[in-house]
Amino acid sequence: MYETTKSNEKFTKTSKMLIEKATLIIIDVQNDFVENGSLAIPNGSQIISIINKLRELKLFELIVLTQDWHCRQHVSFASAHLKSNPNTFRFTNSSAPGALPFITYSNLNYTEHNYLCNYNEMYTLGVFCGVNRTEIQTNQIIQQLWPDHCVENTHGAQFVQELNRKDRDELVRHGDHCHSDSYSIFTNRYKNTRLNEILRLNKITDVYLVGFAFDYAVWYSSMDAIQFGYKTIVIQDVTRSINKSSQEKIVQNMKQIGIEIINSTKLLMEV
Ligand code: VGL
Ligand code: ZN
Repeated sequence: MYETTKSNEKFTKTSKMLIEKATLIIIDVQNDFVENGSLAIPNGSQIISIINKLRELKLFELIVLTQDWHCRQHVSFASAHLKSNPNTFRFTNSSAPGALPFITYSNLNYTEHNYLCNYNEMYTLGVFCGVNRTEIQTNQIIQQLWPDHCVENTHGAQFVQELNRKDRDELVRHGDHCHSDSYSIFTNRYKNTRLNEILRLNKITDVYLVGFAFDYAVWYSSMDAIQFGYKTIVIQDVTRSINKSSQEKIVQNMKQIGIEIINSTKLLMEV
């Protein structure tokens, strides 16, 4: 009797192991998010050595690296909205001095916003040029503004040198639409990134997330991972927040929607 139970347990475990396939997604470990970067996250570089250990675990059959990747004068840059900047988006009501990093601005007039845009097909997706329908109805877009960061092909956008990488790692970029910000590594207002396709092709079932920033890319991406049907695990001690004060609220929120929160020691000690 005892023997049977034991072998059943073994069988269950083995068959489970056969169908579960995990990926480690290393979010935005880029120069601008660590010490001396333009959007430096407190103690950011502390997580890198743990990521280098985690990625060697047999558990992870696929490693994905992501990069926040913005054009110059990206819509999320405060500097891009200043009246003194003739090239791009402007506040319509001479409130340009309000366009400071770290504020959320919700009074960007979409008609001015969209004259640079030419993506009519986006109407069918319920979005138009970085503006969703609700925003069109209220004539406003809502955008948190940041210092310039992760500008494509600059040092700030490159991976931190200490982060180990391999040729077979998959690379996914997000935020790479000039007129639409996107914290999620799965989607932006227009379309999905390649990530879901990559995970499907690799038959991934479990998604482990580490990196920056806990309260932005990690949070939004974990919500999307759940939406796309993955078992989603955030390794919390291997993330860092821009605003630490919101961390507990986000943890509660994650747990409520079924995101697992673990500590890296749980994985590293099992080896
Ligand atoms: C992020 C702030 C601005 C992130 C990106 O990837 O977490 N945060 N841009
Ligand atoms: Zn960004």
